[in-house]
Amino acid sequence: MKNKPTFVIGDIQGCYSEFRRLLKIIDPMKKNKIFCVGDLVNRGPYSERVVDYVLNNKIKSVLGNHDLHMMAMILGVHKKNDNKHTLQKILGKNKSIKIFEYFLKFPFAKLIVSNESKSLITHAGVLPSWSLNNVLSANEELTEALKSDPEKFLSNMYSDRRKDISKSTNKRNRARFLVNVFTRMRFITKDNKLDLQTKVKTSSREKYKPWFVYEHRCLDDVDNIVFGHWAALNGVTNHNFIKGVDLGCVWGGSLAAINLNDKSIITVESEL
Ligand SMILES: [Mn+2]
Repeated sequence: MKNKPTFVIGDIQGCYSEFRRLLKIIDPMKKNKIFCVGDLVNRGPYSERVVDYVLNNKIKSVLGNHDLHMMAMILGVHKKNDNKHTLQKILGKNKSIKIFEYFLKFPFAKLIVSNESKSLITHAGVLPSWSLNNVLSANEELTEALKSDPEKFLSNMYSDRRKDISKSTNKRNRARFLVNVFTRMRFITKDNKLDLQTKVKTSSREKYKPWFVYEHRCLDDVDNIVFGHWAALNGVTNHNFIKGVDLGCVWGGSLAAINLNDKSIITVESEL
């Protein structure tokens, strides 16, 4: 007998009614497993409703750049000038600390085994040179640092550190680079240097290619990698085992979920 499927949902970004419509399709009896690819909040209209639902139903996610930004704003340690944020209703609430504590438990990378197939979930992606063990130890390094001193971690993370880390890189710059890989990466060079500016489908800089076009060591150990973050791709990676699930709901596209058992994609159209 087949196990109950796990569905991984793309970037919700405060699109509450699309989120609930999608859940009704993929999990009408509330029996399937649901996991999110991060960026649950911001830019969209109903971040606080998404967060309420996520907390009440104990839905889990990996961390995205907007989730981290919300956490930094709750603590008041954010440095990024964000005059387009739509987090007012979350920030003004007494329960914002409860929200913060819930998000603090989210990892940067998560291995999910569904129906004997292994999927690795991250918000933006992983470095091609990383084995699964490298991914999991980078995740552990970050989550431990975040939990042990959230204020320090979240105020340090605002940085465009693009250059790969080495043994001599200090802890602070290591964390900055690793956060950028897991939550912001789109284009990289073969030497793992990040282009953190380009958000469209192709980079004008020749040496930079989408992170998923390189050969990925961790695909020796997992069957699939699932990521969000990059709405301009509209889910198209042309890769059999690396799947993008951000279909740009908050930009008028759609909200997607991937069934990890059979890799089918279910979408609902944006109401924006
Ligand atoms: Mn993102």
